[in-house]
Amino acid sequence: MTETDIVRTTCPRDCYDGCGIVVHRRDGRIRRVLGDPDHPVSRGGLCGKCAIAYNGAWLDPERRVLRPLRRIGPKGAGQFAPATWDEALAAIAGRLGAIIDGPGAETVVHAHYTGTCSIVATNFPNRFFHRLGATEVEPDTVCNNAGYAALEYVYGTAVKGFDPRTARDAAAILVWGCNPSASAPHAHRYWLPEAPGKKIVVDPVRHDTAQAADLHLQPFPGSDAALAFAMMHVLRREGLVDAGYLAAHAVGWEELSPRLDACTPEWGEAETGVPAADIVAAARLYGAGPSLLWIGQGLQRQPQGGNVVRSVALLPAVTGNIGKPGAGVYYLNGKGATRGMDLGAVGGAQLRRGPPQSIGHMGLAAHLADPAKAQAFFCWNMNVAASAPNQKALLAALSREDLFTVVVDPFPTDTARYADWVLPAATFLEFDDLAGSYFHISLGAQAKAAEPMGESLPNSEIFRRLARAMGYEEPELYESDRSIIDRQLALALPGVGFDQLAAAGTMPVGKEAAVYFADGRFPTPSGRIEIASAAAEAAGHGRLPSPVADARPAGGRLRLLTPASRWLMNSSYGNDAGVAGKLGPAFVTLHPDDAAERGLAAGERVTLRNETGSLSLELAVAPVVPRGVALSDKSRWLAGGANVNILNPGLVSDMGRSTALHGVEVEVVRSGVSA
Ligand SMILES: Nc1nc2c(c(=O)[nH]1)N[C@H]1C(S)=C(S)[C@@H](COP(=O)(O)OP(=O)(O)OC[C@H]3O[C@@H](n4cnc5c(=O)[nH]c(N)nc54)[C@H](O)[C@@H]3O)O[C@H]1N2
Ligand SMILES: Nc1nc2c(c(=O)[nH]1)N[C@H]1C(S)=C(S)[C@@H](COP(=O)(O)OP(=O)(O)OC[C@H]3O[C@@H](n4cnc5c(=O)[nH]c(N)nc54)[C@H](O)[C@@H]3O)O[C@H]1N2
Ligand code: SF4
Ligand SMILES: [Mo]
Repeated sequence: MTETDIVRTTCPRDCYDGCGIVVHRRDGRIRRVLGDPDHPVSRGGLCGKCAIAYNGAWLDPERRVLRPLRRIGPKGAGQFAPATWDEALAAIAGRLGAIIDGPGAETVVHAHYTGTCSIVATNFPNRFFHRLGATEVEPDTVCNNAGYAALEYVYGTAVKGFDPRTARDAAAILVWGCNPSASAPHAHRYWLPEAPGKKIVVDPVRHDTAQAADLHLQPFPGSDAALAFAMMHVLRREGLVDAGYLAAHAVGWEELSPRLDACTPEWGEAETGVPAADIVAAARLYGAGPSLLWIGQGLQRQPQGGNVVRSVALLPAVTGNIGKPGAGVYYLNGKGATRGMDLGAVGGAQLRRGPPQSIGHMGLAAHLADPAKAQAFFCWNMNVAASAPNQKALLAALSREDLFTVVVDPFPTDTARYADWVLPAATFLEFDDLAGSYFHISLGAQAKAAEPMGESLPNSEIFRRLARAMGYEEPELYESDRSIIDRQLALALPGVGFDQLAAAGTMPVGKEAAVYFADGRFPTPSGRIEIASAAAEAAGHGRLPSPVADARPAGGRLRLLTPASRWLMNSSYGNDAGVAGKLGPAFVTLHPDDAAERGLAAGERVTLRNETGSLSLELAVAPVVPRGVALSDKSRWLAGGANVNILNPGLVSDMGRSTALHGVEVEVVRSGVSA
């Protein structure tokens, strides 16, 4: 007799939504992966990309890496022979041992990020690398580190924003440099429209969330600090500054205020391209409050992204829009900061031998090219060939015969093609863990719905086995997933067991919407909001943020924005046939006037080029971008050996040695036309 049942689990992707999932099984085998109708966020639907891929590539043994693979061809050729786990672990441990005894443990480099963001699978493997003494490629430098640094100067933390449940109390919601219609599809579909307040979106791109907003401000990329200063000028002029709040809870307003004098809305229009009347309207809407400010991660991927975020983040301070219902500034809600979990303990930083060794992603290609610095490279939970900057130089470095490379992934990615060993990772459908979004203040069970496919193993088990092969003795390296899950769950939801959470799917943390910073105290050196920051000054930044906008591209170049694609999760799903059908050919969008000026028509092949590389794409023409801006989504797999990151020179932002990838400039010409 066939037996059907359902397993509730949670999507652990790098996403604002954290959807609930129901896995329908027959005789213990997965039949369908669907949205959980009872989940408060997903309400029965997954996003389009996951609905396709979780029922496509993720369940398809033809697409997965099913057993350890040993390289048998040249680097980059993707030629492998299957091996047993014992062979793989012995070979890897042997080579690592020789490197540790020779050039040194710090020449073992590891990069990891957002393949799965579940608690154990994301953090536990770090224990192994800490014990080994490896060099870590600081993950956030490829994504959001400038924003972290900036918000830490102003508020002392970047991981405690607002509780989305408080939207019911807000008269306005300001979404700045974020595209929920792609990156937070359920927030776009339900949370924003159902919130009673006015919606204001600030984004150079007129994406679906911008179109649905009450007011859309379309600044030129990299000009947002000027826009924020012009809004503060209006707030002060119209008596919307909360002097009482500033006096009690902030430092530096007196220093900042003179800087606002010249930042009239007309000046703001000249600097940003946003009509002065819209700057005034946005300031009035936001200033009336209570107001929520959502700072997107796209905003800070700019050459002066730290200054931009510091400037924008002053709006809540000067209007007192923080510490009360319906107010606050959100960038990310950390799972430790807002749910009480101790991710540091899961990552095992105490196992470190010697001072932490780390590099930023912008320096990865150069680091890996240098045999004195890099003898081995581990890439797990990440696909650097598609995601990281300096793609050409990075692939050249990965081609080094003597760079011992291990890739841990469920799929044979572009990075895996360069590996000496590929280790098969299980997917989130195949092991228990905890998962939670970085937006909603809740926690979900990631419950195992199937046995790991082939010989694949969860990240944690792979690194337990590798620790054993290395002969390591620290008990933390062998802690079971269940022990970690139980401890972290007890911190977030005291009294709730994993089985109880799994039955519910997701549980809110706290019955009511949390209000952060209600006591007006902040974890800065002064205990107040630091409009002026001595710490920033000591680190070589301005004491105050500056009302500056980036220079516009010259010589006919365009600013290239490469944000999240609706149909991909970073590079995940780039290998799914159904997703490929939705994506269509890779394309770039230009403003009609920019296309006309270059004599280009929609549908033709164009080449994007700069000093770093060139890429041929199909042209789309639409007034969704301002003049001077080209738009092409990030993270396709490397058809023809490249994606948009072939054009990305690894520009470093002003803070956090973070990426400034939305600051890349390109020429756009008809393909086949030489320079
Ligand atoms: N041009 C451009 N480049 C960008 C960006 C951009 O906006 N523009 N965005 C940047 C940002 S914000 C980020 S966060 C990075 C993200 O870059 P990555 O971290 O590289 O993100 P993914 O492409 O999702 O890669 C994750 C890999 O993990 C694998 N994976 C999934 N589940 C598991 C698992 O359980 N175990 C293991 N071992 N692997 C798993 C997936 O198959 C995938 O190959 O990209 C950056 N790159
Ligand atoms: N579908 C899907 N969802 C995802 C991801 C994905 O790849 N696909 N990736 C996940 C990850 S890793 C992350 S970090 C988040 C990122 O999600 P978001 O925080 O939304 O960030 P981005 O998609 O990089 O960019 C968002 C917006 O920033 C705008 N932007 C760029 N430069 C500027 C500027 O100078 N000023 C202003 N005001 N806006 C600017 C872009 O036009 C874009 O519309 O999404 C996550 N969710
Ligand atoms: S990626 Fe985000 S929107 Fe899609 S199913 Fe997962 S949590 Fe939901
Ligand atoms: Mo990211």
